Amino acid sequence: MTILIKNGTVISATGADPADVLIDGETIVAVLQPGSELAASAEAGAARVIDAAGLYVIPGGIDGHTHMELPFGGTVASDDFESGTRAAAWGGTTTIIDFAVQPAGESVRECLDLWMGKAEGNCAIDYGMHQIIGGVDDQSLKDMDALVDEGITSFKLFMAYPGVFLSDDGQILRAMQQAAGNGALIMMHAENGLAIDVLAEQAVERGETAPINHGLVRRAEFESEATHRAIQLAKVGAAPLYIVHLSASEALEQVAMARNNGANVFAETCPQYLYFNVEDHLGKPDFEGAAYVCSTPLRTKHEHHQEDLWKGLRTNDLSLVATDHCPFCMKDQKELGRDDFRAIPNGIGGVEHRMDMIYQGVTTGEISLPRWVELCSTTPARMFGLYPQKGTIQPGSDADIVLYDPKREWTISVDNHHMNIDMSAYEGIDVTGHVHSVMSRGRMIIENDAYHGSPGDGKYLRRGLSQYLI
Ligand code: DUC
Ligand code: ZN
Ligand code: ZN
Repeated sequence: MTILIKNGTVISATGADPADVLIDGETIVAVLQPGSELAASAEAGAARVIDAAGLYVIPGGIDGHTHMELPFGGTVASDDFESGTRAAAWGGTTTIIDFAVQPAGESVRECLDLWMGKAEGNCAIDYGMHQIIGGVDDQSLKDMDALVDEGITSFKLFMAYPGVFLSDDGQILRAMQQAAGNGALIMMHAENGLAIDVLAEQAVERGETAPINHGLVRRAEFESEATHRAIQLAKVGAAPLYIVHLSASEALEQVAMARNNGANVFAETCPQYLYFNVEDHLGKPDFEGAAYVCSTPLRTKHEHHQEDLWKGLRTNDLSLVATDHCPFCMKDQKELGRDDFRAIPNGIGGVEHRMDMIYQGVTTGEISLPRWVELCSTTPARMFGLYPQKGTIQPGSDADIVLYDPKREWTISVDNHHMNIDMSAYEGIDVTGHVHSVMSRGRMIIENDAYHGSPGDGKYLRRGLSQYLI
């Protein structure tokens, strides 16, 4: 069955042009000049014609950093693969890449199987996996090679969370050397976790237990020091490096410097770092700040982190935007840390809001329309080995297409979101622009403000190597 999307403006990473898009089954088969003979004959033969007048036609969003069902601090992230991927679809994201978790001492293979089992048959949209390596040793290094062959081509390491996920510098170097050999991308949580724990303990001893202290002890210096160290280790290990959830100007400076020196170093930031800060959000009274506890943390507003992050998104020192979606309810989850911020599970739910929040940067003049698509879809596809199957509207690509209404105004609220969280960190934010409809491999799964898909529609994606490797 063919579908023609006509009268829309197709936005790509390189431009915005009126074009008609022809889809056959799960695949885009043609991008046609409106009014051309080819467009007219495509329309005559189409089983369905969708009028996208006034709408942007964009490749479905790719969120390269989510944590569905992540066990953390004695609880589990509140979105499972079913609810989380459905919420992603509502927000115009048609692919997620989640993280399988290997705690130290456990088998990478068994942990991956467990994660694949959680996702399989439950996802509303297509999904891939990264692998977290919490225990770098001879066996897990060998396992990395096997996983690359199976389409898991990126591995996250932690310089934070001592005793849980932290890898020491020797382990990091060994994993980087392995990645240099098998072509994988090393993703780094770059914060000096040992130093953070010292300040955190001292803060609690002084009675400073409120959520705001989470941000104050996880100092920007600790992020920039770890980012610098990771970059140096990657240079020695001769491996590409991808810094996840970058939030501090000082860390961005390290990335920019490395890139200026020709290093194959990349970084992502997340919407929360572009819109929230320590004083107004993490510092909210009556424990409300707990909603904003995530790591890396939000940064102070009196410095210029957010300005610098937007600049980084323009200059490409920040390559893309992911969410680090890791939702916890206030009740029974965030509340675990009411008397001690260290016990607040780290994470913010935002998988549904990334496309809209980054589109706000278009409306305020921070980024261009094509850059929006590049940051949210095309670069993630290239970075994580999914391009051109995903991330672009061109013949041969999967028909993952979002029709976006750039004019619709609305307000984000817990009452209208679809994530499984009992509050919204984004509550009350006025937004211009709204997802109108969402097609996943040729099937309309969001249309007329209703969800038409079902769990299991989403397929596992075996990813290739990052296309940014040199
Ligand atoms: N940061 C978070 O905020 N949550 C999960 C893990 C992480 O690194
Ligand atoms: Zn992390
Ligand atoms: Zn994460």
